[in-house]
Amino acid sequence: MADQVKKPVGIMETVLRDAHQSLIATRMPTDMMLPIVEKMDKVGYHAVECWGGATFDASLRFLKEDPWERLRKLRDGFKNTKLQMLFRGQNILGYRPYADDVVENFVEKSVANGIDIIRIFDCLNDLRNLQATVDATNKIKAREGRGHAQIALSYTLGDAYTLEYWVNMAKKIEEMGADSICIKDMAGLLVPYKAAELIKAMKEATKLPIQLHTHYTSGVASMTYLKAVEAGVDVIDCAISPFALGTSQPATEVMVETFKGTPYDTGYDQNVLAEIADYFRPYRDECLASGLLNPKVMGVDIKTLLYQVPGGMLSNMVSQLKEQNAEDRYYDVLKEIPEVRKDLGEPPLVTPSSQIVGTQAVFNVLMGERYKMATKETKAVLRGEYGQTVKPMSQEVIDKVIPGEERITCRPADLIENEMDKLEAEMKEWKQQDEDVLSYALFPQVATDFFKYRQAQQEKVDMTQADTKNAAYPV
Ligand SMILES: [Mn+2]
Repeated sequence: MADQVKKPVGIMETVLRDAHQSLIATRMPTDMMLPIVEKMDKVGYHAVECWGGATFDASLRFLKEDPWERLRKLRDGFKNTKLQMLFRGQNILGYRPYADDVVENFVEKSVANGIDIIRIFDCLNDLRNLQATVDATNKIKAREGRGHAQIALSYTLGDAYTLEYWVNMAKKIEEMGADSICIKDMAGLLVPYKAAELIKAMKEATKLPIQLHTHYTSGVASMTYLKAVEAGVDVIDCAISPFALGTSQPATEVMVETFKGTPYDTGYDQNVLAEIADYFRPYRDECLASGLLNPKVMGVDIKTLLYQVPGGMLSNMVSQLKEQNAEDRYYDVLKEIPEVRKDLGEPPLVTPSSQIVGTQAVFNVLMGERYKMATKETKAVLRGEYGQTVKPMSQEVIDKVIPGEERITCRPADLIENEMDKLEAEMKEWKQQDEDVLSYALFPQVATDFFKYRQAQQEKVDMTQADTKNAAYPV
């Protein structure tokens, strides 16, 4: 191996985003992050993922923090390291499709506040839902030389998802003008030898760098990375050890050590990584003690591989059945999930398609008749409002659930009129920065509650100052 050409593998560190989203419900506050930023900046990571996904919602809703402020503080601290975020295509970081002007504005502000790399995905892998985000990023890149659009394919198994499918998608992504590709395996379904086959085929089809993202849920993730790196993958997503494994990513230090002395050597200093782990370990203990980190999520969940269903989807299903006193129907629903998925065009199972398929499967079993009742979201998928699925949807189910209704075949956002002006008009009494309009666009109620809280805090601060100066205000 010594005479092989050097090809160091990059690592994206996820502790500031996916790792704490996966293990402690995205509850790590900014104050916990800032003291370690300077050290993390010394590692030489390919990038640090620190924003997007659920961090935005959790900051406003639970931590009462301005997510934009967090981003600016992190940008301030990371002088040498690229910052990455996760972006849900046309849904941005919210739960509905937005007009293109909101998408473009969000991308502009994300980069302006410090993001370098935007990872964009769609729950149906409908690339049309990603184009507006890619175009917005490329516009900034052309203007400022900053901004990188990475398209993530939601990895899944099924009849439609052949090697040829993934290779074709890689070629299309290159044509769309993206800068890199990510294979996003949210459930840990990609097993080691399949990963080698997949990466090799995709590398032959595209010149774009390929990054692999997986979760340790099913226990195979570090082996999958090993085979993927040997097959030529450029970057792998890892988490520093106290926030690795279980439903999170493989441990950074373990992967660094694995490739030491090989052509894939990262060159990262284990002593610096050890100091970063030392910093996070007491926080992990604290999370365990408070119950925020449940030891259950740290084990191997083999059902994920067995049923090809993400772990989070199974636990949702169990709680839905419990509410209905129907836990004995667990295996009936497990059998129904792949059937519903087929009816809906065999989509990947990732937010929100995983919830839509899971909930409909529960309905179908409990009602004693398939599609006797369909959820609002199932109807929307059947109408084409989420986009195009890789396989055709069942005509029989369409006729039963939305008889005679018109279906959409265009890009869904083409039907949404620009909405920035309207959103700004709705929230202008709270606006202190342009970014507030975007927070409001994503989570109108949660953001408004946060704006009220922020104002109360600001007034309290003023009161205190006035108090000490004049002693004129009652406490
Ligand atoms: Mn993930």
